[in-house]
Amino acid sequence: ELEQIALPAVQLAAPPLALVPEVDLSAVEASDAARSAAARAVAKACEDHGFFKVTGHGVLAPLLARLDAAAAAFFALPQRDKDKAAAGAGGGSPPFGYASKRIGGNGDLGWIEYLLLGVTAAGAAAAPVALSEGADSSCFRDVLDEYIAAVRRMTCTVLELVAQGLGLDDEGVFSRLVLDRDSDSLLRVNHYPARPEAAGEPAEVRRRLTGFGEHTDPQIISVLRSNDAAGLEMSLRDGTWVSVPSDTRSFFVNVGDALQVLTNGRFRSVRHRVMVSSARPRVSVIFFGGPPPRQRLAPLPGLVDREGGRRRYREFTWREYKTSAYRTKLADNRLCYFETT
Ligand code: GA4
Repeated sequence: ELEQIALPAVQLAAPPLALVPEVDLSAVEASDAARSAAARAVAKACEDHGFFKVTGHGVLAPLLARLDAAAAAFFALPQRDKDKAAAGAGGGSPPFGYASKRIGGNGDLGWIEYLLLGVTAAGAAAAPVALSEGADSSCFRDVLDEYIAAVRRMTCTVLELVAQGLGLDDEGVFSRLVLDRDSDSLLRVNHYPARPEAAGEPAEVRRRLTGFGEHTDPQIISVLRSNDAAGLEMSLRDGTWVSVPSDTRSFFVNVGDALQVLTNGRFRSVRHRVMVSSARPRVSVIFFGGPPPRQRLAPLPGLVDREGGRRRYREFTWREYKTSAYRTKLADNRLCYFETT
């Protein structure tokens, strides 16, 4: 079924490899010096690139292995079984549930199938009914819950470091939004099938397919993990693209639109995309840390003052932002509607 969509071919070759800044979290609980060094590194990476890699995160390898296996097993199910988890068919209401090819509601297509899940107050997957049926899928549900608990904890550690790195007095200013019982956080499990190969096609002319078109993430922060198939690319400040080498043992963190607003533009939500050229399928799992729908968002006063008092964004609620974002196409700039003039 995926074969039927004609996707715009982008370029033949993958862009150069990125030098991704790394932050090691292993000592942040043990020593104040390590904590402030990590806080500085996190803030610098968010400022320079909006993007970095986390090592020493404490999320145990066996959990990650179980997550990979459970995700692979889900996507290997017959199409009719996956369709039982589609929005409307037991997967909840759009955008939640299982879907293939279509991203959002405004005509974006990708070489992808995925599961999009809400995260409940308890930090578990608001999983589609269809995921809870049968012995195998209940195991998928359990591993998702365990994973969400672990990744949310780690995300909050990172957000506390962000606040500390910015020199804010209130270190919980960002993490509280994600820990709130009404936090609008999401989990996305993506499967990018291997690129099909035409018989006799020379490698040089093999075009790369768009797995997930270029976009910024609307939330505060996104935390991604993937298998060892490449494909993630980031746009640097000068607009050039770089390939992010995959690393199954680390997490990749990127700044979202909401954090760009809260920092008054000091951190930039980074444009990224996934291109498919490999013979191996790519599986990625992303936790999007979002605020409660009623949460008012505006540049933090402490950060506005440092810029001579100029506020780059007006105040709005997260509900307002999401409503506006869901009217856009993937590649659109969603923040421009909230900029002050
Ligand atoms: C991008 C980040 C997350 O994957 C997502 C996406 C959402 C969707 O797939 O339903 C959106 C996209 C994302 C941004 C603009 C809108 C909404 C598709 C789309 C065209 C779940 C999210 O929160 O925003």
